[in-house]
Amino acid sequence: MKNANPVSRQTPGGRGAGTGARGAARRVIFALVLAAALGATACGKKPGGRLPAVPPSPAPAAGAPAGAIPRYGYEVLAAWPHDRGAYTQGLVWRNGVLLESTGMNGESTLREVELKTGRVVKRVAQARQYFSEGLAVIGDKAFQVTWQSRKGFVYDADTFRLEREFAYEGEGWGLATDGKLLILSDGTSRLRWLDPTTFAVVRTVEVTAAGQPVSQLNELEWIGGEIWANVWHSDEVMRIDPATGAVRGVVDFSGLLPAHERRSDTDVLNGIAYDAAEDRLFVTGKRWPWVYQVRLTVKP
Ligand SMILES: [Ca+2]
Repeated sequence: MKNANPVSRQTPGGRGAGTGARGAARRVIFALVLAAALGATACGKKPGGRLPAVPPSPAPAAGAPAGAIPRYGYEVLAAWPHDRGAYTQGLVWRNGVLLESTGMNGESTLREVELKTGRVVKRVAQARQYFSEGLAVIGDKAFQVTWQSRKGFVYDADTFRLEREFAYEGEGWGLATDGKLLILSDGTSRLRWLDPTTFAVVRTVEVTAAGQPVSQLNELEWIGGEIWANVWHSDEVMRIDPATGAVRGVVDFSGLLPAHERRSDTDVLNGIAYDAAEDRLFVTGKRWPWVYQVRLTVKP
């Protein structure tokens, strides 16, 4: 799709409210309807009958075969401009803006991006020897890792002032947080939880689908108590149980960036961000012209 307009948010009180006694009665009825709608939210429905962007995973069956892992498609709700020069490696929603990490030596940055325009509001570049990768934010600190330099950076998420550097073993690919610890992918099937102060490895989990390791785990996002990971060189995003590493669902984003939007330097899907407050899911790719706001659909 081209430059789609953002989806207008329905305000439940927008219609039907009147004045006087009849209006008051309507308001009572409206309140009852609203309460019923809110009750439905607990069952996974949004007010107005709209499905949530991210439907919860069903409980996994023990020893379920690969074919039993639920698969999801997607529906595009909006497409927002994205810098085609950005080799996206990390994407985070924070306080009404996107924070983005871009890679490639000499092009590596941390940036703040205005969603509606794609305008880069703020940026800081990393030195040429660094190929930046995943990005996560805890509180007012932005954590950024690099591919093979075994070095990470901690920035003030508001000012982008570099506060400190840290070291870790192996490669750095994706980064996310459960709110307390950092979660790091490194291109294997392994995810490591790091203490955000000492950067010690707190725990390690192997990601498996029906018992088989899933490697090439790349950009990460913490969504509704799950870890989402896009698999490098694929259009698939794994929904991972953080306790066991088991894949509880697979989202198939194939076709998200149409062929006619691709150029010779357009690269793979990479970049997942979630606005938990508004239940908005954003997906983009390396040197893609759009950040897509999507909603999952359940595949039969
Ligand atoms: Ca992310």
